[in-house]
Order: sequence, then C-alpha cells, then structure tokens
Amino acid sequence: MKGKKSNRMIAALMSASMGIAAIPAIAPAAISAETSDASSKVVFSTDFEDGDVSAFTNRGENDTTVLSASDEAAVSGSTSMLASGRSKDWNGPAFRLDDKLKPYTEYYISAKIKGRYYTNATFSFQYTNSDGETKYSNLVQNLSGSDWMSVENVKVSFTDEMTDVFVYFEGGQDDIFIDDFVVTEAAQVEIEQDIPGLKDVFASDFKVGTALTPAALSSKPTMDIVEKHFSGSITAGNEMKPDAVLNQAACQAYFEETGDDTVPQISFSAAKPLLNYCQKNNIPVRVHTLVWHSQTPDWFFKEGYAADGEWVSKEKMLKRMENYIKAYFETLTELYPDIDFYACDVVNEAWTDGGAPRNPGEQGNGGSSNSAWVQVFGDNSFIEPAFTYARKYAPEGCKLYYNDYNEYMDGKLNAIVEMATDLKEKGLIDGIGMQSHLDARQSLDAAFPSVSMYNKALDKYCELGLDIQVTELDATTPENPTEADFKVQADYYKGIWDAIYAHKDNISAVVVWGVTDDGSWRAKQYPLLFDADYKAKPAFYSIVEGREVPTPEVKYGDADCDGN
Ligand code: 9MR
Repeated sequence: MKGKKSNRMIAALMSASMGIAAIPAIAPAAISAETSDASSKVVFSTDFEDGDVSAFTNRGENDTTVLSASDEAAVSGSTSMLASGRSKDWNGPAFRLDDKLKPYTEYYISAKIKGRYYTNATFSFQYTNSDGETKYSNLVQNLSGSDWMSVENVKVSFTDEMTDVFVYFEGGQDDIFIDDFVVTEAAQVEIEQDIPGLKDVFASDFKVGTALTPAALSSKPTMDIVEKHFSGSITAGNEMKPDAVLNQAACQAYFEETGDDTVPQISFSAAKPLLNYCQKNNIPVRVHTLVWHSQTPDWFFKEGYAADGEWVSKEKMLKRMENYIKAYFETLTELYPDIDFYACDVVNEAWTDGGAPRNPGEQGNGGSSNSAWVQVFGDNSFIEPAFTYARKYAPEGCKLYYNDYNEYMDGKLNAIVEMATDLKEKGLIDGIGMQSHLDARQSLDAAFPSVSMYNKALDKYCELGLDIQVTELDATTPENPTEADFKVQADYYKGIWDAIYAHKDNISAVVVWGVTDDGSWRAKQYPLLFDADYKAKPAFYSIVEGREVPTPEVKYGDADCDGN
C-alpha cells in the first residue's frame, strides 16, 4: 500500500452530484467544435455595404494588395471587399485580433470568399511570439471552387504572450472578394467541477498528465481541465522534438564561422509558451524526445547540414549526437531552472513490430518509416550512445526512458526487453515508455490490443525491474461513433486502467495523449477522456468510478511485480 486512503468514495461523490446511472448520452461532436450556440455574441460584423474596409489591412510592407469596397461581386447586399493587386500567394486581406478582442477567449470566425475567376484560398492565422518570431498556421485549406466558398465558425483564440495576432486570406495571385465577415465570442464554458480530478484520484499511485500543444494554452476550458485533471505531468505534443529544436540556419552559420560541423545549434522557441506555463504552474515535464527517426530533419545527418549533402560518417554523427544532447539539456535547465524535467524519452520508436531495426533511409517530407539513424550507423547501435550521452548530460532527477508504440507486440516487446536488459546492466536506462495508442473498436473482443495482451506486456516490462510510464495513452472508437461505441470505449479504458493500476508500484506516470477529442491526432475516432464540449466522457467515469480519493500524504513502498 503506497498511500493512506480516505473513505471518500468517488462513486458516492459522483452519484450524489450528477447521478452515475444517468451519464448523459454523448453525441458525436463536431471535430473542431465548429458551432456557436445561442449564448455566443457577435463582436464584429461587416457585409461591407457601408463601403468601410478599414478593419482590414494587407500583410505588411511587401504585400502589394490594395483593399477597397466593390460592387463587382457580393453575397449579401451589393458590396463586398475586393483585394486586388496581389503579387504573391501570401498577399491578401488580414484582420487583426489582438487590438479588438480579449486573450484566453474563444471566438468563431465566419466569412465568404471568392476568387475573381476561380476560388483557391486558404484561411490562416499568424502571431508574433515573445521572442519576436512570427508564426503561421492554416486554419482552413482548400477553399476551392468556382463560386463563393464559406469559412464557417472557425475557432480562434490567443494568449497574452502573443502580439500582432491576425487571421488572413491567402492563396493564388488573383483578386479575392470577401463578404459577410463575422466574429462571434463563444459563451464562456465552465468545466465540470463536481467530478474528481484524475490526478487527485491517483495521487498516491502515479502522476497523471497529458500532452499539450501551444494552441491549447489560449483555450481557458482546456487549461481548466489540464489544471484539474492532468497537472501531474506535461509532455509537449511536438515542440520538443528534433525538428522543432534543431535550427538549420544557425547550424550552418556556426559551421561557416568555426569550421566545426559537429555542434548542432538549437532553440526552444516553439516550446517556450508551454514551458513558461509549466514553470509558472510548477508542473513536471516529460522531455519528448531526443533520438527518433521521425520528425527529425534529413539535413541533420548530412554534410554541411544540407538536405542534398552526403550522409556523414558514424564518427561525425556520434559527435553531433553528443553535442545535441548536451546543448539540449544545458539550454533547458539554464532557461527553466525551476522546472522538474523528471523524465526523458531518450530514444523513440527504434524497433519495428517484428523486433528488427528500421530500414535505413530518409524521412523526405516526413511520414516515412525509414530511419536516418540506421542509415548512418548501419543498425541500432546508435541507441547505447544516445543513453550514454543522456545519462551524462541530463539534469539530476531526470529518468531516462526508451519509448515505443505497439509495445505489446511480441517481436517488438522482446527486442525492447533485450535492449533494456543490456542498458540496465550498464546503468544507462531507468524505464520503459509504453506509448499505448490503443483501439477500443466496436467490442471488447475486437479491441486491439486485448486487455490481457496489454496486461502481459506490463508484466514483462515490470519483470525488467525498471520503471514504467504510460506515455501517450489514447483508445479509439470506430469513426462516427454511437453511444454504444462510447460504452465499449469506457469498458476498454476501464480494463486497461485496471491493468495499469494493478502494476502501479512499478508505474510512475500515466500520460493521456491530449485533452479533448477534437484536439487529438486521431480526432475522427474520439480517443480521449473529454469531448469537444469539455465534458467528461463515459471513459472518464469508468476509470474513476469506485475508487477512493486519497489524502495528500504519499508513502512509497517496495516495488512489486504482481501488482499487490
Ligand atoms: O501528437 C503528435 C501529432 O501532433 C503529430 O502530427 C505527430 C507527427 O509524428 O506526432 C504526434 O505524436 C506522436 C509522438 O510524438 C510519438 N508517438 C506517436 C504520436 C502520435 O503520432
């Protein structure tokens, strides 16, 4: 028994407050919550009938777009805004948000757009971060057709760290017409406070956390859920991966200046908003990830840091790897001395499901299963030096993990166990990260992996005598799920969570890969514990139902493999 439990039973707590037997039916919600309800209010609206286009600008000094009211085309009335004289794809009308709207507030934007001859537009978002860098993202792509196209209730929000926040229309170089531009402020959503916080329910067992991207920071209800349920641990969804951290121009500049092409230059600017949040709120961070085949640019492995360069030698890559890992940890701890970087995925996804190294090769535009690490090293012999360097440079208290998906498949499981046994003997590894991207499917019989298969994998990793962290948990429903599918998902989550709980003495963290379904990388299959309306799903209740809320005092006993 790790902690003292109080007698407050969660079932009682919940049935008193919301009625367990009557969990509300969860209708499949719009993927990006693209609805505005009756309580939302219009905060800006124009159909350009008064000829006023002054709320819009072009995109700065190199944008040749001229904006005017025009009666050449219109949806409502007889006037629209014409953006003419565009000479680049990215030229176009922009609408500034941060001088008119409030940070940490959700807005929906709707508009109509038409090209002069054919419509082929994109609706995008841009802001400047606290380092003065401008960031861009596409909100709606492929607004393509021969007539007016609609942008409908697209959700936007921003934080108070962002400046010069704009939405804008771009694409092609023809004239663009815009009409019926409306900004609606969404009703403030209060999250459910009468349910237990996940992190509190398991406080004496393991940390409960989630993955976040910076976009989530500007959504108040999302962050309220994070605070209540997941503030035991944060993983950056993408922003601490090699492609986000490595800076090609700076690498090349350093090489040119010094003649040394083994000291990669890095920046944590993409992760900065997330890390600031963790620092401010005292939330421990999982570092994800140092050495991975994916989301790692090919140029990192090439002469001159050039995508079309020759592959570097293994010796040179070892130096790059060491200096990268050194700079990574040194920069992190210098910038964020108060954050507890308590865990790090040193190597990610190095084994195939069959238990072999990946095929050698480039990533190209991403998405390839090939590995440039294998290309340069010839096999998986890059794993040990990665752990050696991580051990050397990681801050005190930062535990080192090997992390993988399909970690319950025999071939991969055996390869991981063999690798980890060797690394453990050398004192280089602390734990296994079980990503746990699971599929509940339409019945418990069809679910993959089965609960017993997952449980066996837990047993095997547990026998290693290393720590285990569940690092990216999600469990999909079929697409267009019914209420019955959400019930299966709940039963499956319960089975998986019970298996985890039975091994709790060897598990130090359980991280769910995202907060609400609409923000998941598998949004179409609703794999998370909260829906797009920020409501706890049956899967949430299945996990907490019947459990006790422990008192804050935590005492750790000896690790034990059979979960007792
Ligand atoms: O959640 C991440 C998603 O936003 C990215 O598009 C994707 C690209 O590879 O990576 C996702 O995170 C992955 C994680 O880093 C490693 N395990 C698999 C996760 C889901 O693809």
